[in-house]
Amino acid sequence: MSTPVAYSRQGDVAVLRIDNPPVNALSQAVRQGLSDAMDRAEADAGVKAALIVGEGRAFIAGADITEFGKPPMQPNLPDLCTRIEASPLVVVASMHGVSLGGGLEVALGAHYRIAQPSARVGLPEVHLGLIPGAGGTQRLPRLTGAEKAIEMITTGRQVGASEALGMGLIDKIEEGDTEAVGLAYVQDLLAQEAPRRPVSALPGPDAIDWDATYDAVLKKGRGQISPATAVRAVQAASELPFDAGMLRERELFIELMGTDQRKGMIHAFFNERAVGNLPELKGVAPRPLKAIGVIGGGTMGAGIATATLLAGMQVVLIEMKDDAVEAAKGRIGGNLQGALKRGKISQDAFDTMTTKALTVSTDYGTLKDVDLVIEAVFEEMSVKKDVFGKLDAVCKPGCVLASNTSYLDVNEIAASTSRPSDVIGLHFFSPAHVMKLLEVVVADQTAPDVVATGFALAKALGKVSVRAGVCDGFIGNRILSVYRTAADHMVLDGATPYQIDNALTDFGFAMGPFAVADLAGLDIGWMTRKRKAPHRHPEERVPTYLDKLCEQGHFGQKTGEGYYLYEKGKRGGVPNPKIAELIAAEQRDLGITPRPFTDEDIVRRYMCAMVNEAAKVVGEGIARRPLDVDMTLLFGYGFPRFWGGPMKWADIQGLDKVLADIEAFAKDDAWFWQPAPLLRELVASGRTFDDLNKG
Ligand code: 3H9
Repeated sequence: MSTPVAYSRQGDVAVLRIDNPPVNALSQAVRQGLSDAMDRAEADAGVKAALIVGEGRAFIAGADITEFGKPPMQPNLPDLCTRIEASPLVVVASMHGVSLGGGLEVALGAHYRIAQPSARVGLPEVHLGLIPGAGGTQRLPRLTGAEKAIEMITTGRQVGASEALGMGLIDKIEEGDTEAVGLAYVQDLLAQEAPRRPVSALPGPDAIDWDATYDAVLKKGRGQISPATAVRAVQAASELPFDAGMLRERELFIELMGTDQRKGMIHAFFNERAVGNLPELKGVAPRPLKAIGVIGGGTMGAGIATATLLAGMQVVLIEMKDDAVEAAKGRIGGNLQGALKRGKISQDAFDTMTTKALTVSTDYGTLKDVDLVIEAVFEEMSVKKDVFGKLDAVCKPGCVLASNTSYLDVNEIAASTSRPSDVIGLHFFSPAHVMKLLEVVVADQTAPDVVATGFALAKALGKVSVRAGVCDGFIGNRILSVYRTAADHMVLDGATPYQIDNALTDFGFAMGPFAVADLAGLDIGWMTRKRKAPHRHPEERVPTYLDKLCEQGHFGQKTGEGYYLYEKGKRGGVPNPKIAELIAAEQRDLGITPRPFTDEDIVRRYMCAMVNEAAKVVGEGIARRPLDVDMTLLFGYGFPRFWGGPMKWADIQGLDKVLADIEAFAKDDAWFWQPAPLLRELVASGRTFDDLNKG
C-alpha cells in the first residue's frame, strides 16, 4: 500500500517527506506513515538523525479535520509526537508554508526546528472550538513562557518565522530548498555533536495569575469556551510534571471535542469554503475582470472602490457633480490611508491606487472599457433604472451590469436594459472594504457566466460569496427583518431593548439588535416602516413608538440619541430613559400588560424567528442550501461563529423542538409564527438542515 510519507536516506540522515495534498493534514495514513518511518530510521544502520519535511505548499496544516467526530484511529497524534521526541536519533523539522495545530505540534516533538523566512506557525485550534491536543499546550509554554503561549493559543494567531525565532519557538531561519537547508542544518548539529533536545525535558513555565487570565480570556471570548479552557491547559504545564500535563490536556481536548461549539465551528470552517462552490458553475468560465466601474461615491460606493483597488484592479467611479467627485476621492483616499497605516499596503501601492488605478469622473463615457460596473446609488427604483439606462448606452458588449441594491427587484432593473442576461445583483455590506460578505443575486435571465463573474469578483476581493435569488431583502435582510420583528414584539410585550441586547450578546452576537439599529441609523428602519405600511397585513404587529423619536430627529449614534444616549468620545451608550416612557405609552394605548421574559425566552424567540424565515428562504429556493444561510448570517450579520449559523444551531437543538416552540408561540400570534413548510417536512421525515447541504 502506498504511504503518504516517503523514506529516503541522505548519508547518515533519514529524510521523512510528507506528501498528502493539498495541505499535508495529519490523516491516519500520515500518522501511521510517520510512525513507521521513524521505526525504519531507528533500525537503519548508520542513521544518526531524522529530518522531517513536507511536500507542496505547507509543512503540515494540522490534524485532519475531516476525521473529527468519527471514532479515533491509531496511532493517535499525541503519542506520535511523544514517539518522535523520544527517538534516540536527533530529529529536525524543516518547515515551510504553514505549520499549524498538529503540524506545529509534530515540529515541537522534534529536537530542532529550522524554517523558511516566509514560514508561518500557529496553534489555531480555538477557531475549531478546540485546544491543541497533541502537546501544544505543554511544549509551547516550555519554550516561550506562559504569557506568549497563552496569547498564541487563545487567539489562534499565526506567527511569522522571525517572530517565532525571537520567541524561541524555532532555532534557525534559512532560505532555500527545505530538504537542502534541513540537511545542512542536521550536518552542522551532528558536527557539533549537538545533543537530542526534547522540549518536554525543559522546566514548565513560571506561574502567572491563572484565574485573572482565565476570566479575561473568557470575557473576550463572548461565550466561546475553548480559549479560556486553553488557559487551564497551560496552567497544567506550569503546575504538573510533563506526563500529567499531557493527560490534563487530553482530558480538556476530549471534553471540547464533545461540545456543540466544536461542531458549530467545524461546520463554519468547511462551509466557508463550500459556499462559493456552486455545482451549477462547474466548467463555466467567468468573464475578464481588469477594470471595474462604480456608480456613486458615497460610503458604499467608496468602500466598493476601495476593496477593488486593494485587489489590484483599475477603478472608474462616476459621481454626479464636481464637488461629489472630490468627496468620493477623499473617502477612498481615507480608506486607503487606513490600509497604509495598518501596514496592509506599501506607500508605493497607495500612490498607484490613488493616482494611476483610480479615475473619478462625472462623465459616464469613461466607463466604455470597464468589464463590470457596480451601481451604488440611492435605493429608489426610478433612480436605479435611470442609471442602468445610461450604463446600457455606454458600456461595451459583455460588460456585467451589477446593482448593489439591498432589497429592490433585480428582475425589474434587468428588464429596464436591452441586455438583461448581463445584469446581476452584487449586494455588498458596509463598510464594503471591511465586511466579508457578498450576496450574489441571480435574476431570472442572468447568464451563467455572469454569475461565475460575480463569484470570481468576490474571490478576488477576498470575500465570502453567497448565491441568492430575488426577493425583498434577498437572504440576509429578509431574514433580519423577521428576527428584528420578533425582538420588537418582545419589547411590546414586556422585555426591554436592553435586556434583549444583553441576552443576545451573552448568546454570542457581537452586538444586540437595538445597539445595531442605533449604529446603522434609526432613519433606515423608519423609512422601511413607511415603505411597507401600505402593503401591511392587518394582523401584523408593528410598534410605532420609535417613529416618535425619529420625528424629533433622533436617529441613533450619529445624532447622539436613540435606544441609547451617546456621549462624544465614549464607546457605547447608556439606556435612553425616553424609550421606556415611549414603550409604556404604546403598551397603554394597545392595552398590553407587560410580562417578564427570561434571557432564555428571548434567545429562543429570536432564534426561532430567524430559523423559521431561513427555512422559508431555503424552501422557496432563494437560498440554494441551508449552508448559504449560515454563511450569510455569519459573515454579514455578526452571528456567533461557534454556533456555525442559525441552521446549524437549529440542527443542534433538534428541529422537532424548534418546530414545537414555533407552534407554541403561534398560539398568541398565528400570523407572525407560521411554521415554514420545509421545517415541517424535515421534522416529519426525521432529517436535518445539514442533510440538505449534502445533496
Ligand atoms: C489540530 O491540529 C488538532 C491537534 O492539536 C490535536 C489533534 C489530536 N484537515 O483553506 P484552503 C482543506 S486541529 C483537513 O482552501 P488555503 C480545506 O478544507 C487543525 N482538510 O487553502 C480545503 O479543501 P477543499 C489545526 C483541510 O491555502 C483545502 O484543504 N489546523 C485542513 O487558503 C485547501 O484549504 C487548522 O485549523 C485540515 N487541517 O489555506 C488549519 N486544512 O479544497 C486549518 C485545510 O476541498 N486550515 N484543509 O475546499 C487552514 O487554516 C487553511 O486551510 C490553510 C490553507 C492555511 C492551511
